[in-house]
Amino acid sequence: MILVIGACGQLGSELTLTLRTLYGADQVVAADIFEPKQADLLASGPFEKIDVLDPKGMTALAARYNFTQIYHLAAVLSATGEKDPKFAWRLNMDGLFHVLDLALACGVSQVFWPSSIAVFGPDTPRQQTPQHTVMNPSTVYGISKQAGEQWCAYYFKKHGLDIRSLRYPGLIGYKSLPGGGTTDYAVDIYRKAAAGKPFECYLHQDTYLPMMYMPDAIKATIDLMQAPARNISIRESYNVSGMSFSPSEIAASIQKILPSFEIAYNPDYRQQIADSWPQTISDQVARQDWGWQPAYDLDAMTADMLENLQQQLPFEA
Ligand code: VAH
Repeated sequence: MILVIGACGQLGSELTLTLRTLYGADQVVAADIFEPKQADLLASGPFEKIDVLDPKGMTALAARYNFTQIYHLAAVLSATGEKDPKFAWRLNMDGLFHVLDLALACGVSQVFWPSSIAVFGPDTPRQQTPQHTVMNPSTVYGISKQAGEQWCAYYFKKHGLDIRSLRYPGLIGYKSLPGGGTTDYAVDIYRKAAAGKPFECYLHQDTYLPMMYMPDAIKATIDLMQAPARNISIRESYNVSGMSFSPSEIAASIQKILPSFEIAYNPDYRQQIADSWPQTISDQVARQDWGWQPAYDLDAMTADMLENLQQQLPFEA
């Protein structure tokens, strides 16, 4: 049995559906503190309410299922984290500890935990950021991801727990909404464009960030988890990247299909977060170790996003 914690989130909801297709709908338990809004998530398999800050409740849930894998995706992201740093630290760290200890106690064979390019900071090389480099994150989210990476490596070395991790860039998809990230603009811009509305961007037009289309993020996650353990040389977290672009570049990509789409720029507090992150990521180690290879570039993502979002209309944009 597989447990997906944070299954109602942007990545969790899509990952749950993919895992159910791969391993069988009744083999994947979707769990979250929130009730799912996505009808297909509830309809396609078991759902459980869970609070990762309640270890007793998590132990009781694990006693009802024989989990062999846990995907722990519940976290407070970068922008929201800066509004309540102490809670972000508590949820991101205590939640991880509870999952790691549950995995050991229940004999879970594999754990997946997402890190982020947010582990890098303003003094990290911003072009082709290497796997091993200076990491002085300037957000609580980034600090928690950097600390979490070290704890994952510790549980692997000390306890032999097969925990694997990816440093995701900004993730973009049409099946779920993002929640509290600095890169969320790259989802909202498509939703506004598909609905025929103008978009006001909270980042400067030239803010270049690493991004990835959701199908590539899902593929990277599954490929990493299915790779033979002997191929995994990184137990903190792997750099992965799909593409990098700025708000003006994504707007131009949209305007190739929707020429009348309009964008305005009004940078807010998230500009400082974005400016502390890399612009491009080197993911050579992931390519060497387990064959990572993204499939989507900006224009391919734009075409697929707009086609699918226009089929979902009308929606609140
Ligand atoms: C965020 N979407 O914006 C997340 C991600 C690299 C960014 O970790 O906080």
